[in-house]
Amino acid sequence: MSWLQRLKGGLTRTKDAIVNKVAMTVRRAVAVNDEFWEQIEEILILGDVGMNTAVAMVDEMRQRYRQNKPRDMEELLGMISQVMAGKLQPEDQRDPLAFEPGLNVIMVIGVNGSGKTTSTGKLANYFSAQGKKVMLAACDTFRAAAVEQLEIWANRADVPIVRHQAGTDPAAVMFDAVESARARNVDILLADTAGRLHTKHNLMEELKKLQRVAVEKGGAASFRSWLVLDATLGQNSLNQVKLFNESVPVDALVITKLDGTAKGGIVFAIQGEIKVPIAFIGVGEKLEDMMPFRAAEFSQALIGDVSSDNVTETSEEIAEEQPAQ
Ligand SMILES: Nc1nc2c(ncn2[C@@H]2O[C@H](COP(=O)(O)OP(=O)(O)O)[C@@H](O)[C@H]2O)c(=O)[nH]1
Ligand SMILES: [Mg+2]
Repeated sequence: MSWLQRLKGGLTRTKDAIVNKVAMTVRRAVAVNDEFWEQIEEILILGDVGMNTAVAMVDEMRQRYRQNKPRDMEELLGMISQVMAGKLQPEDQRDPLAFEPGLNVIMVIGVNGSGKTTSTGKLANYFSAQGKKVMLAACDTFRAAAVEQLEIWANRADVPIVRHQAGTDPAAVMFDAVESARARNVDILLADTAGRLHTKHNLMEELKKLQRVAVEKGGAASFRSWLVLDATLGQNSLNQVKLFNESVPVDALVITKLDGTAKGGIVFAIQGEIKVPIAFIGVGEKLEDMMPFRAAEFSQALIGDVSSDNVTETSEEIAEEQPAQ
């Protein structure tokens, strides 16, 4: 299966919750009035697109409707889809995958269970396949199982790993890893981190310390922190960007678990409200289930060509109800 097919499969529930519902509403509408636009807005909000982004999207749809005066509902649907697709484009055009010559450290951060360790492994595999020299650092020393879990991923991705005993200072792991990576001319060092310490304050201080060690003591050419967000949390995950930004600047996001959740509308909210680029998205637990986020491809998988008749289930349902159309 190609990545696009896997992405499409992974986004099925989100597509049902947002895109197919919008299509159904448009095709069933008898008039394009305030009530119609409220229905569209409600679908977007319920689909975890977020209040502000949903309102902005509907405003743009209404404006285009007034300007372009579509001839029929299919044309209107095409327009609405275009607005949705446009909202997936990042406002920030910085490429999170632009690396420096020398050692680039990516610290993978996020709350417990968001998918940090899994993503670190998948990212190692991705960059390695791109011809980069990759190394892992097991900076989640909080639990022994975390170090072992990362080691399994290192084996799967076939990249070296720097690890210490559980319970040791993660900053010491970072320091060793950066030294070892520089000695081996590693391009990308991916550091897995803990998601929970005794207090939130401890966690935030630890992340700051890891950054200091990598940059000031280790002399990494570039340092960035990528925040892993669990898509199944929907709107709730947005607060985490703010929270983690208070400790270290969040340079990019990794959105995990887009497969099997209807809350993928979160991606619209991120593009509309969070000024941090999405670097990667994950749609499964396997090594190859993670790819860079590309707006056009995501939009193709989620929205596709809804203005034609290939919104299978929806169009059938409508055809039955409105045979005369
Ligand atoms: N379905 C699915 N599960 C994922 C994805 N990414 C991570 N997981 C699962 O989420 C759980 C927590 O992942 P883990 O990497 O241990 O999270 P961490 O605590 O942040 O390190 C594991 O069961 C992973 O297999 C994804 O993209 N899709
Ligand atoms: Mg972990």
